[in-house]
Amino acid sequence: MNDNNERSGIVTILGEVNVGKSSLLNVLVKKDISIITHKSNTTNKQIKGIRTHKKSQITFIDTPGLYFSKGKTNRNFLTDIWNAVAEADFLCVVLDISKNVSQNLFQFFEQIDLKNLPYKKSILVLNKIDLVEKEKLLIRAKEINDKLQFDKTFMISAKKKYGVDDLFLWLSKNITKKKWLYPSDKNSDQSFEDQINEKTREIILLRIHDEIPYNIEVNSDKILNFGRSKIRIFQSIFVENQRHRSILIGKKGETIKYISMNARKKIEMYMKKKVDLFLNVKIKKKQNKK
Ligand SMILES: Nc1nc2c(ncn2[C@@H]2O[C@H](COP(=O)(O)OP(=O)(O)OP(=O)(O)O)[C@@H](O)[C@H]2O)c(=O)[nH]1
Ligand SMILES: [Mg+2]
Repeated sequence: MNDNNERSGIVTILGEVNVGKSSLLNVLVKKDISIITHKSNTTNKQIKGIRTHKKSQITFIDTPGLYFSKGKTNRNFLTDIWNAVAEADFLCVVLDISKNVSQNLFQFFEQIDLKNLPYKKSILVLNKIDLVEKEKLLIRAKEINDKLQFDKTFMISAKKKYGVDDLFLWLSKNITKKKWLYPSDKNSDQSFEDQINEKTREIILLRIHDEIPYNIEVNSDKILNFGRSKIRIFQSIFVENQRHRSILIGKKGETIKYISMNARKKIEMYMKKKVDLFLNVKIKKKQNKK
């Protein structure tokens, strides 16, 4: 029977903030599932992307970036990160090779103890090679490989899509005979609401700079369909306090107007239909806090 030939595996994408984990996920699954910005801590929960090719199905888990200087933020994310590590058949550790590697990261991986994880392979992915000269790239790669032991190293540019096919091919060959976790046409674990909430969060992150901590939450309260070509969406944006609320609304509502207009455009592009978007900025209740 067909089922007997199915192969599958879970690949957890791990690394410091801003190294390009979400960019990599999107290229791997060929769809914009995880939001990307130039800012740290864009991803704030684990997000799964799935790609099925012939008999192989790989589930990729994008994780919040590791962040070493502000303990509090990191602690909120760590449970999600550890859960994703525990689930993985392969750990895909992404580094930004255009920067020096932080010593904290070495310590973190010593804690994970890559060599002794049962049934798991670890892959080092050196990203952003488009920003470094080849010579420097090789020196840094050697420095990292001397300290940490990986089963395989790939040098890629998620942005330019260099090297990502090789990584996917290697993973497809190395996953084992196992039943698929998802139907072949599914490429994300995110619901439709999750996806449109993330589009709005992306615009907020791009607009508000560092004044507001990145744990704002967006929720879709009501979605009304008007035939096939139009949809009306009511979303709440939750912030920590009144000061943050005022920043998000802006003078004479300018900031929220900007966010609303751009989020609407983003959602329209994603849905390929006309969207009316209504945003309401609310203060989180204490019990809503993570
Ligand atoms: N030049 C270059 N830039 C890249 C590459 N990959 C990602 N970037 C950029 O790096 C920034 C961060 O990318 P993300 O994919 O959001 O990084 P991340 O690791 O998911 O970040 P967090 O979710 O905050 O941990 C964005 O501005 C990307 O466009 C690459 O290969 N080359
Ligand atoms: Mg990310």
